Amino acid sequence: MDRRTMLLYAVTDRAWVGRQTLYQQVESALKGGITCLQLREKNLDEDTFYEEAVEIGKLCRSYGVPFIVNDRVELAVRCRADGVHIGQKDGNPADVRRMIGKERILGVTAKTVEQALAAEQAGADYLGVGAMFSTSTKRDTYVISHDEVRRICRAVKIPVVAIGGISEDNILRLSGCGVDGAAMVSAVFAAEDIESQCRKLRKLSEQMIGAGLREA
Ligand code: TZP
Ligand code: MG
Repeated sequence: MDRRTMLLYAVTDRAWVGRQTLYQQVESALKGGITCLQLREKNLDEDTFYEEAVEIGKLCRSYGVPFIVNDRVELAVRCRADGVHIGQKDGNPADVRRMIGKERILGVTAKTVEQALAAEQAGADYLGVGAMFSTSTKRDTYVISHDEVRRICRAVKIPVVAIGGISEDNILRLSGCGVDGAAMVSAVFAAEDIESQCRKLRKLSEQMIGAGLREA
């Protein structure tokens, strides 16, 4: 897949829904230049998640931005998402690949070179790697060293997106790690003005990968 899809990867979190609905927040992020959107819902029932996924999926499509569903493989297929993202505990990537078919994007979380190589081998299209910095958005994760991230990026051919605790204040510290972009939850969705925040993050991410853009 195109590495540039990883550039500014927004992951939703309805904890930040306030003045705007999640749909409106995602639209602001799309206007601000995100390059990928992951719908991450940890507590929604199947039907509500499905209806939301159909609507937000259509919205992303109208902006030409890939729409990825977190965790729920069958739902991702049913709502015709562009892809699905799974963690190490969400099933075997090879099985998930069989379920979603060749065309859909498969993203897998990896924290070690071993996990990264196994995911690539099993048919992952990209890797989410982190946490890069400490984060309160996801409790069951931990910070990995930037050296391990560098080793992962060197070991695999597929695109790598960094995740976890990334913000406008530290994104440039990822320069030289070899990642293709940054995935963010709170830095995007907790912002007062999501559109202008994304515009700023997009420029910073371009700057961050600028030094070390890997070949396609
Ligand atoms: N996976 C690893 S860290 C994380 C996820 C979903 C949360 C990232 O959230 P934030 O707010 O960008 O630190
Ligand atoms: Mg998961």
